[in-house]
Amino acid sequence: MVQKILAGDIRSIARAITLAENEDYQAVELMRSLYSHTGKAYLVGITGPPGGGKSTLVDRMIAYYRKLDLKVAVIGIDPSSTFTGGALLGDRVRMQAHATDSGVFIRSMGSRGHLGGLAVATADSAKILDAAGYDIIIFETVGIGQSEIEVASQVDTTVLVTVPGLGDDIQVLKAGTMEIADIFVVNKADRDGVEKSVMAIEQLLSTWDMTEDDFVPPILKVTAKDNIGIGELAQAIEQHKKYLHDSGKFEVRRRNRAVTEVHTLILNQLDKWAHDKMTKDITTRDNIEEVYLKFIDPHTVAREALRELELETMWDKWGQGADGGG
Ligand SMILES: Nc1nc2c(ncn2[C@@H]2O[C@H](COP(=O)(O)OP(=O)(O)OP(=O)(O)O)[C@@H](O)[C@H]2O)c(=O)[nH]1
Ligand SMILES: [Mg+2]
Repeated sequence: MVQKILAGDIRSIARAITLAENEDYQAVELMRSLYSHTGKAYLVGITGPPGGGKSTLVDRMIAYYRKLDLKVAVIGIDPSSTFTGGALLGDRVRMQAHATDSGVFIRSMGSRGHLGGLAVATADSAKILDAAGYDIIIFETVGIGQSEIEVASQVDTTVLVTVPGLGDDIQVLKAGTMEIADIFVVNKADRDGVEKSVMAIEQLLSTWDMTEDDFVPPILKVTAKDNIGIGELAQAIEQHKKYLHDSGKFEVRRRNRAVTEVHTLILNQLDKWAHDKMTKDITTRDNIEEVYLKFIDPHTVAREALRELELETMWDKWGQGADGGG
């Protein structure tokens, strides 16, 4: 399977992603074999409010990159959906034109059951696609919560897509969401109020605490529907990529990503363990009832459970301020 993935075999890639999504033990083995073959693909995040035209934009970007003979993969991420192993309808419809192009891979993912599960699944999928020779990997996420910030930490360039009408009311997108943007796109520029949106973003940028060395996010007017502004967007992504390389931030970002990934994997496993512990032991052994009745306190029950992982001694250490409380 590893050889087939490296050779770009679509069915093997799809199967591998399904394994990763399902947290199958075979995926761990696979990731181990593929890991040294990753690192060549460039990762782009496209995020923004629902219905902003992200999928339409991604569809046009695919066409643009295909003309340059680059292989493109898209992972549509909908954290509000638990739908697994398939495609969110909208993405399939918007990007249908590329369905038969073997240089294009499109896949959707919903949220996973455990802490960090979606981040693990998307990171693994990106690695599979990277090893398989895709040059550009695009993550499309709806900018409504924590998950697109998680996704932003996994990509090299984040494009934030807004639309006119949100402009004067830009706080709709929470401050935390705006700050992840390397490039701003005001899509649906065929509509009224584009300049107002651009000005609102400029205004917001002026409040950012930036130094001379920082990349100033460009604000691009795009009409994805009519294929206007796509080349400019691709150029802006290229400029940001160049900036990351020239400034040394590319390596910094990828190093940080390695840290985040390991951290997330640990949290993910611990969350699974905790869930297991709760359903198998704690809630069934009347412990919770005892906590509820105040016969025993929650800390004692948790500490007792952690004994299994020998974490309870670490807890004691943190308590003594050995590690700043974890
Ligand atoms: N007027 C106008 N409409 C557009 C433009 N780009 C996309 N749309 C329309 O906006 C609607 C939503 O487009 P999508 O591409 O599905 O938007 P999305 O952001 O991917 O939506 P979700 O994934 O559901 O959040 C569709 O009806 C598109 O045809 C544009 O440039 N101008
Ligand atoms: Mg979409």
